[in-house]
Amino acid sequence: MAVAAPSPAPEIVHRSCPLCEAHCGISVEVDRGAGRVVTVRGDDEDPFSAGYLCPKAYGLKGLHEDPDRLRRPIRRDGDTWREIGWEEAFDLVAERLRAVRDAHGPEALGTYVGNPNAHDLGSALYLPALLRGLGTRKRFSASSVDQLPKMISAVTMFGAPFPVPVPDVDRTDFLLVLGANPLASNGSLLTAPDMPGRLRALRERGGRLVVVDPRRSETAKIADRHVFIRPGGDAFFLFSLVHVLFAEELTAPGRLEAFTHGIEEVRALALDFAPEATAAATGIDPDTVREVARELAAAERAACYGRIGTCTQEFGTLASWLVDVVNTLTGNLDREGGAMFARAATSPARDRRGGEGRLPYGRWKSGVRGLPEAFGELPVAAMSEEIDAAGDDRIRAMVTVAGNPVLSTPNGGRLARALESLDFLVSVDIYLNETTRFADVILPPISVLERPNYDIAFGPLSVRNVAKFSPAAFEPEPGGYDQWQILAEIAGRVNGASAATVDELVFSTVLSRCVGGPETSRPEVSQEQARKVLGDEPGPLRVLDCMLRAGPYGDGFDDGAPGLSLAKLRAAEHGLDFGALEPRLPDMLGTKSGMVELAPELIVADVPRLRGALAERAGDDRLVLIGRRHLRSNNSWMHNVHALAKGRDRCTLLVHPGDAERLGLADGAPARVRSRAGEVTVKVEVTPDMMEGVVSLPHGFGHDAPGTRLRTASAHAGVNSNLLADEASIDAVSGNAVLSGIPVEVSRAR
Ligand SMILES: Nc1nc2c(c(=O)[nH]1)N[C@H]1C(S)=C(S)[C@@H](COP(=O)(O)OP(=O)(O)OC[C@H]3O[C@@H](n4cnc5c(=O)[nH]c(N)nc54)[C@H](O)[C@@H]3O)O[C@H]1N2
Ligand SMILES: Nc1nc2c(c(=O)[nH]1)N[C@H]1C(S)=C(S)[C@@H](COP(=O)(O)OP(=O)(O)OC[C@H]3O[C@@H](n4cnc5c(=O)[nH]c(N)nc54)[C@H](O)[C@@H]3O)O[C@H]1N2
Ligand code: SF4
Ligand SMILES: [Mo]
Repeated sequence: MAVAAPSPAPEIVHRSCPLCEAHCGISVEVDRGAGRVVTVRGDDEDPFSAGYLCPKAYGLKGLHEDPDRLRRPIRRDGDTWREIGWEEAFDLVAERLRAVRDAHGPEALGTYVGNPNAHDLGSALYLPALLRGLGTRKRFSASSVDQLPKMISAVTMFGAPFPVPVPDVDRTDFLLVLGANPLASNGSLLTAPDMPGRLRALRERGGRLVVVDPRRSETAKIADRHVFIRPGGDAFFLFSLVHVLFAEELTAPGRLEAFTHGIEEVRALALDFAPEATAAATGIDPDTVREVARELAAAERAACYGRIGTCTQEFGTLASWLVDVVNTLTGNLDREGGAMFARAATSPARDRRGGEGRLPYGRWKSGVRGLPEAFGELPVAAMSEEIDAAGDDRIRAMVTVAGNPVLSTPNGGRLARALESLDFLVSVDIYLNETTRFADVILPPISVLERPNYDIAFGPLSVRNVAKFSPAAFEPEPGGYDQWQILAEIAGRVNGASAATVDELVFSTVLSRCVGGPETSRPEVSQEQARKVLGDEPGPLRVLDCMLRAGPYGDGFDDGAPGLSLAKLRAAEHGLDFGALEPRLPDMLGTKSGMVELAPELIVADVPRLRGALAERAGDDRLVLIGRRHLRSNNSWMHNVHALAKGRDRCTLLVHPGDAERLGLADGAPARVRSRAGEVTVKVEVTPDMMEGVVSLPHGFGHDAPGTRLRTASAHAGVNSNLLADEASIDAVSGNAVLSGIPVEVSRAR
């Protein structure tokens, strides 16, 4: 018998890139012996991305191999850090969190969870258990600097925060984009790998692309029409579109009318927003509004799509709602080539029309400003004040998980001081960065390439129904902990229980939603039967298997039946395609009435505020700041990867030539930018791509803070644009932070 010689050939693992919502299929060539990534290529056989990838995917090599990436828990000792064992780390964390809770109650604990959690199955499934285990209502996340307004519009209109309608880019004839730049971001609340290719295809088949943006963005540059808009003007503009649709009798809701409430109410609300009335607030001339409305109505199949620019503004909820009002009134909601709802492989198998009608909103309030909770969270714009408040119910200890709020949330300067004042901070994170430097303990999970994954958050946001499993590319480092294990350990130990107990809780909660009861996906299957089929391996994969088998494409827990299980998905190395989106209304409506609520009370109540702002905005010609994204950058945290960070300085202030002249700013020279919240000095880039009166600075930079361990990032530090964003400025309905349209003063710096 011969012993197999170790194969010198590198191996190729097919998985999805976890860095953005597109989750492109990648082929990772690994040298397991050396623990190194040889290269990362696009997976040509991926049914969804078909080989496409962007430069960030290659950055996974740098991320995996980054010597600054933490591999073991570290504990603060004054100004220095030392590695400690996992047992010691977990015990310390549990003891300190318990001490604060025992002395001051659970509301003295706070949590912040960041964006990478949405890209990790283990986090998605085990974070709820950790939050429940801590027992605090002082929960914050990146949602309220992101898509929270869209979640509120979706839950009030359709009865659930997800899925939200996604533009059917592959079949539409007319795409109206507001506040999104998919050529840089690769799509958001719109999972569609290769947006450049998809938009090219749209135009090649004779479709039209219209982009509304205060900057001539990369996407605006390839559009048929680009409309400059004054930041924060989208709700006015969209209301004017609605006004024109009614005034010119262009509304055609078609089949939607039979299950839509509130069309007449919307007609009445739009009366005050004629294009002439909003022109001064938006900077858009009335003829343009009318032309866009007519083109939208005339297109056979059209979709209106709004993203981060429409959410992170003063009227974010109204703008997010109006996007789907436009889709509904033109009959494009839930229609091929319009704005459609995905059917994720992990979603319930059966639609049930109608719901309880109780909104997950306003059930409690923040302590200082009294801001309403939404979906169990408070607006992150209120996080510093909940820490630095004088009162007895202030936050004294915090847990952050995969978040960098010092760079990502408004008034990062105040937040940094607040975090420093905490009695205890534990961060589950892979870097010692601008936020985690204030921690007492940092708990780093194993590398993304060492863990299996399934992109559970993006099925409901996808332009095709697909399912892809990502196997681990490497064995975990010996003694390493996966993300879910860390969360389960903390959740357990804080309550004197084991991680195994937490795991069973997570599993049984999902199981009880999937099988057994009359309200479940598979009432005919008992929990005992399902348990037998699923086995007893702890962890997220068993939970995933349960969801897949119970889901709309599932095998119903019968290995012999056709249909999906985790094993079958794993066997399909490149993923499975369940086809283009199909109409789902009215069956999936979860509103109490079982109807589309076109004029939901919560949102309509905010219209007077918008009306009131018309006059105020008309006379407002202050210089305002917006953000932007770059293809090679990813929020605040891929800047330590040399392959991505190298090259020209990307953290520059874009200024229109007219503004530059007026303010005495020169291209390449430094400028001082000041807002109510703070001040930065940054290099100017003069460009006609900006709307006059608007300047742009990307977020996620400012890596020169002392006490971090980010050698590459600190060499390309840039400045933190969220020193300028104002925590006092929020969208009134959602509490979402205003990050677009921050009033600033800009002057020449030495
Ligand atoms: N001004 C302005 N601010 C913005 C935005 C804007 O457009 N303008 N955009 C907002 C948006 S959309 C978002 S989503 C937020 C993002 O806000 P955050 O989620 O707070 O920030 P990220 O930059 O995504 O930071 C991710 C953190 O997770 C860590 N991390 C990375 N991978 C892992 C992992 O596998 N496990 C763990 N445990 N940690 C990991 C990183 O080290 C980093 O600390 O920023 C928001 N802030
Ligand atoms: N390369 C890269 N990709 C990413 C990320 C990244 O950091 N880098 N982050 C990921 C994350 S977390 C998210 S949430 C998505 C976001 O994805 P997108 O929503 O596509 O985000 P951006 O690329 O920032 O594009 C926002 C656009 O809105 C414009 N804008 C700003 N203010 C306004 C306004 O008031 N009205 C209108 N109409 N437009 C406005 C900006 O000029 C900009 O062009 O991207 C994801 N993908
Ligand atoms: S677009 Fe780039 S970052 Fe996003 S999933 Fe694809 S390869 Fe990764
Ligand atoms: Mo985001």
